Amino acid sequence: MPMNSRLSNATIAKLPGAIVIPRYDRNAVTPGIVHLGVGAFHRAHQAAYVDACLADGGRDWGIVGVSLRSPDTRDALAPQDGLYTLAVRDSAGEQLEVVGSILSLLVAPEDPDAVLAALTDPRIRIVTLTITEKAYLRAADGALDEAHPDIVHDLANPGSPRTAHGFLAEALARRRAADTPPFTVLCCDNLPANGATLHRLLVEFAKLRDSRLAREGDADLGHHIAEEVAFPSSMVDRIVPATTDADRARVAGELGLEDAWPVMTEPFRQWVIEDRFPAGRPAWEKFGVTMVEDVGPFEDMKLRLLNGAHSGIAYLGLLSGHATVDRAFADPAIRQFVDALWAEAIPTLPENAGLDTTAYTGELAERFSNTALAHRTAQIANDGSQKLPQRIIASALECLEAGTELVHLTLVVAAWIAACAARGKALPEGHFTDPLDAALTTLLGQQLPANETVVEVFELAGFAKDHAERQTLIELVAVHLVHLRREGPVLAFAALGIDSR
Ligand code: CS2
Repeated sequence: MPMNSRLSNATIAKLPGAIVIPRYDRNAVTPGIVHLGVGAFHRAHQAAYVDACLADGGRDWGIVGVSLRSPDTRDALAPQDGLYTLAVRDSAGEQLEVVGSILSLLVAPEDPDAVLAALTDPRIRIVTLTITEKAYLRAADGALDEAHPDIVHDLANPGSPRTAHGFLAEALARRRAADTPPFTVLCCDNLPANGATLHRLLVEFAKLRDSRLAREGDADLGHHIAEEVAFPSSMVDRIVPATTDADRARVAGELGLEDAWPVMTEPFRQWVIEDRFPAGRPAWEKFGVTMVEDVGPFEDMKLRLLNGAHSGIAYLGLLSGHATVDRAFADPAIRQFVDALWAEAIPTLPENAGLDTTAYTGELAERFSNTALAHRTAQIANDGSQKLPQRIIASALECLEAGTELVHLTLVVAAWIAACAARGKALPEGHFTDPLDAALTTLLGQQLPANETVVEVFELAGFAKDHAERQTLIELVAVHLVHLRREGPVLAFAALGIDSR
């Protein structure tokens, strides 16, 4: 692409007037946040909120975006000075907004030193993360997966890390040695108690590191991180379908300039954050962020109602031949199923926490019906082994403990297993992926009876590990899997009294 026809600081003034552009001097902005995992979700969510703060005059909160794996985002955005278009879409149309909050981009595997330099820059006071569930490297029991090759690598080579844990630990050690106050770590992934979870994992990592490193000053990094670094939890929400070539072409047509990687999203956005930022923070509350003491109830509501329903729609949608969320949700059987799933999950949410689940699910129904997003079921289907514990298994176990009805949540687990098994058959090979794919494919290839299959899958994924209700849960999932294997979702729905013919 010729540079003068591409979005950048030099060309932004040429954009048509209907397009929202940063109304601040980007050259005057200094970095205050390092973000690990600078993918589409971050660019539609945290970066957009920070953009609003910068426009309001908060000049010292620019973002340094880090990719922990692939150079793709940097390759797309660096020639554009970090600028990109956010396309906010619904049935009323599309609003294009150019976001300017990402000042520079780094690729960790290419240059870990540059990432450590950014993380130890005293101007950086917050590190945010969206690295996806699997990058927290938890073992089946939830503890840090000490045997993971990247953890082993990072413990042996603390100065050239690969994992988020390795980068955060080394940077916090260096800051401490240099008398630079620690940054606040703000986890933005869809995990329950996400800040506390990352805190626990990082302390585990730092203690292992301490026991291997005899270096002066390093020996009590675990204690430093446990006691002196803040890890507020947060609930993040915005639906962000993967960008397609058609999206790129349409956005370029509107801009009159190329943008190598615009991001698609919905009008809705929500961010609820625990207000513990000893090193300071942007004035987020001025731009629609809710600052609270305890994010737990909001997190559970979002994970169990939005993400739980999303996973159900994804697997049952794939098994029913629906490629996108809106099409699956327009299928009356799936719609009825989702309503019943919500009815089952809602009693597991805390009472008296001010949650309005009726308004929330009403809004979700509208968001899932957004036909302009074309949010692919296969996108949501990725990494089920990492997502189902907090989206489905946790509420299912609580239903069993409370003795309330449990028949719908369990179908989502069975549908995940059936959808995994359908790859290479009714669904294309590699249609979605999972970190457990190698083991799952071998297991599912054995064609064991449903009950044995579910036992083995639970073992592999660590679902409901050591829980008293584990066996009951397995049996309930197996009943659905029998139906799915025999006649697909039609029979599974019929057994729930849902007519899908
Ligand atoms: C989705 C989420 O892909 C998925 O697993 O459920 O990415 C979902 O779109 C976001 O959490 C919405 O905030």
